[in-house]
Amino acid sequence: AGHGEYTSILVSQPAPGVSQITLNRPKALNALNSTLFHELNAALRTLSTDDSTGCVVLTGSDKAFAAGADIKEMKDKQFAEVYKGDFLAHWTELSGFRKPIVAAVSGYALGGGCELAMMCDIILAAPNAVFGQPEINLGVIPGAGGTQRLTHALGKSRAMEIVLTGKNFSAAEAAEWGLVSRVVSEGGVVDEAVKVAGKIASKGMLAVQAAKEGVNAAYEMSLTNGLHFERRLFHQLFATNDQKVGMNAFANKEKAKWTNS
Ligand code: CO8
Repeated sequence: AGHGEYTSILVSQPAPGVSQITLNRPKALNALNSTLFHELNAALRTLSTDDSTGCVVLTGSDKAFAAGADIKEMKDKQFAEVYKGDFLAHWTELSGFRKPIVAAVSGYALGGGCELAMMCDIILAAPNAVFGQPEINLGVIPGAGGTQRLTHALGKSRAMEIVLTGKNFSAAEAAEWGLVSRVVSEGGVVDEAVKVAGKIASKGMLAVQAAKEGVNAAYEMSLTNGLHFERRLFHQLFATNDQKVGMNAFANKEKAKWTNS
């Protein structure tokens, strides 16, 4: 659906309701340059209004999810230029995408690559996944969530150690620390992500979007405000047809046929 002109990503539909975006700059280990990010944003904008997409899988290659922002593209930039142009601010567009995104991470997810995975809603890791925020080795710091989302996920001491030393961490550590849902056996991470995404896409889209909003609110609000927000979302779903469909189907021992209305 109009995705054919991309040079740095691939877009496919591996299962009903599921769209897959594959980062595709293999020679640069999927380093995130401006072309790639503009294409990623454009693809997501198209998918956001595509009723046949209920959930998105984001992945890279076996060797690299993404080895970070493109260092060669960034190395000669000056302060005035990055400040005036709000350099890389468009990276955050993905975090405002309202359908769920499942990241399937194999190989390197470093710097901006780790941050990109953390902007997704669910992360599944291959056994060879390597996470890290090596920016300190480049004379800078993480700029797209590495000091924030990583700290939320790992706690202060672990996040500090990773951000200050620039050392990588493994798939097993990421799972133990709660950054990823789980480690999927070798070769299976994309298939598993498509399966999870397919399951999500089989639910009513309105409830799915409300659930995503609710969980994300836990990162922005106090507990009292978050619980209030959750209850209002819950109440609102009684204005949808799918609430009637889902509850009547249960009462009648039938499978719900969602109308997304
Ligand atoms: N940028 C540009 N090119 C890259 C990058 C990158 N981040 N990573 C790898 N490449 C290129 C290499 O230059 C090489 O190209 P060439 O063949 O032309 O020399 C090719 O990819 C293959 O890489 P290697 O030969 O290095 O492969 P290895 O298997 O030996 O090593 C590593 C793999 C360990 C991943 C290594 O490539 C590496 O250390 N890469 C850099 C990792 C890094 O520092 N990432 C952080 C970048 S900074 C960042 O992401 C900041 C985000 C800020 C966001 C701000 C938002 C506001």
